[in-house]
Amino acid sequence: MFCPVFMSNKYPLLNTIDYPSDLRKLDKSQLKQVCDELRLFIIDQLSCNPGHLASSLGAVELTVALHYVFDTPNDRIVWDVGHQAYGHKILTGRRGVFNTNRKFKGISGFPNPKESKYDSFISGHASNSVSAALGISVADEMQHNHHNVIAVIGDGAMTGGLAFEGLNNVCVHPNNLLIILNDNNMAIDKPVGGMSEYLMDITTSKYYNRLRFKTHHLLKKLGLMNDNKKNRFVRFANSIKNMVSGSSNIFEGLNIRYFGQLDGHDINQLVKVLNDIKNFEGPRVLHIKTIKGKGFAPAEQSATIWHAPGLFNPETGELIKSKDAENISLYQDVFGQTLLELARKNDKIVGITPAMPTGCSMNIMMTEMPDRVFDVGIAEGHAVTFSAGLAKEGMMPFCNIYSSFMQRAFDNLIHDVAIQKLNIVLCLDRAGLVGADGPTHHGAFDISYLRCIPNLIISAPLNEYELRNLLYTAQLPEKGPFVIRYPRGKGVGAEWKNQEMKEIPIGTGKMMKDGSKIAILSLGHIGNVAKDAILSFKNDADKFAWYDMRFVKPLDTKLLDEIAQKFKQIVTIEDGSLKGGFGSAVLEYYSDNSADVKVKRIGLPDKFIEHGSPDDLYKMLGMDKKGIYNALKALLR
Ligand SMILES: Cc1ncc(C[n+]2csc(CCOP(=O)(O)OP(=O)(O)O)c2C)c(N)n1
Repeated sequence: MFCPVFMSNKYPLLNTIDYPSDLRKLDKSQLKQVCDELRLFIIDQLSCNPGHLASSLGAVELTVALHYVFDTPNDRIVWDVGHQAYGHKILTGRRGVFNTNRKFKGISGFPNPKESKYDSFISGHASNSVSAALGISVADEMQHNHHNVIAVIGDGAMTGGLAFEGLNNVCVHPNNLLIILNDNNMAIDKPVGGMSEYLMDITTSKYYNRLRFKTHHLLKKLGLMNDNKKNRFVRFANSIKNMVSGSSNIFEGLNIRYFGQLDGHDINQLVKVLNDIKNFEGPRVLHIKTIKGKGFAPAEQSATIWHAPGLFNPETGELIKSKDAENISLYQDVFGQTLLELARKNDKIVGITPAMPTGCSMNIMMTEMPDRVFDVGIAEGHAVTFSAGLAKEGMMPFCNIYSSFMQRAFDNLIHDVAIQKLNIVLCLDRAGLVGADGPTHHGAFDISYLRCIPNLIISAPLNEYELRNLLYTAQLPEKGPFVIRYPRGKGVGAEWKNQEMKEIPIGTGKMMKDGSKIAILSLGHIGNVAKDAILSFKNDADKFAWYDMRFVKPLDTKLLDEIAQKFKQIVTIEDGSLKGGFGSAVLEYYSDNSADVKVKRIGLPDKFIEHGSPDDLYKMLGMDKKGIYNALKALLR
């Protein structure tokens, strides 16, 4: 692979900046060049080592301005989601290792305080920055340190409930929080909802903004904006501004001073305004307008594709598709296509996605049936409760949420769905290890945290066809809440397109292969790896029986009884946490029924798994073909 970055010295000024202290030595007039080189560096690097491109390109000027104006790491920056923080990583001691970004044993693709003191807080899941930065700022004030604390949050993440909760709380405690709203009018897909329309409105109303600015300056002159810690003055000033402009500002309504909007690519203006408002006390919002993918034409034009584009040619913008297993479908596409087919036949079916229509392929149904798919914004809890409301009135919602993001909606599922036993199909994409996104994104815990909830059916397909059949089964009448978890990436090449859909009886597993000594019970896609491990035994392969259990709840207890009759040694395999997972469920059943069997469990250990390719990670954990083979071999002995 041609990696331009290793061959040329295109970044003379950037190469002199190892840390923000180096940046701060530069003259303001040099900052534009820093931005240009930083942007080029990100494009070059990501062309041969994929990552989150468009968001980081859009945040280049903001990143340079923040590290130039503020005394980082003493002043703290909290990046929301963190996928826009590549520039931050490069300017804070990680330029030399940036080519290891997201790779196994390399630096993380998201800010992580374990990696650098410049990373103030963990990032990965959206909308936590306001709350986290508020906590940091309040702690800082309580300890009389008086540092600046800055939350950088996108317009997409600002739609998340957690961000609203944080905003609501911001004016209550003494703090010095600066919230930078990095508004590119994009999430991964187009942003949705009232907040995003509102931001468009305040953005486009120049008259309104000019008037507010003028009023603000007047109030400052009159001394009414000086004592910033005294909320009543801010509130008073805000109401005057609202009166004068004839329109209210949502942030000012919450008693947070609002500045904006500003061209987020004008480095000089950014530096000036940040310097201006840096020493104001009390909470402030600075609203900047940026372009997602700024400086790389293909990314500016198609920000969704270039959110995380994979390999590409930096000169032409051509995406380089992997030729590996081209004919094999992604699980998400099996979901998307099958959902559309089901929806064509059943007009009660609706799709719900919290801001991931492209990521989960619900955009397939969205294109044909825009009125029956609801993108609800980055709002997993709301997505589940909204689905519950739909189900209560007789609709058949398919709510698709990535496994790790589903963690946000735990109570919604218990309180709003499970207790009422509503007919909802909850599709958990990206279950198991997701790879380069790492611990914030691995779908490691869903089996454990769902298994304890009464009324749930929890299933995992072995392959594409089984996913199709589970989707079909789940929408049949009166099944109650039905979870289907499946991994990121490709299936195994099982025929599924245009295949007739068949009902799978709830709570039934299936013997895939008989054997004489050891029974292997797998849940979901990882069963294919178990099968390969068995087949590598060649002559001894007939010693292993293999069962695709399909459901972790309800368990196929009839099948478990039969297995216990025949085998003394049982092995469970799952791509989820061992603590409370599928293997635990099997153990509990055998223990409760005094079965005389030994159970060895293979699954994810009780720790956060780092980032890296799924192959590297499963190998590290002994869950690849060879690892499973070795575990089985030890048992055979
Ligand atoms: C809780 C949660 N849900 C969904 C996601 C997936 N996700 C990652 S980035 C993103 C869009 C963020 O949009 P915005 O905050 O506007 O940032 P931008 O990419 O536009 O810079 C989404 C939905 C996530 N990271 N966390």
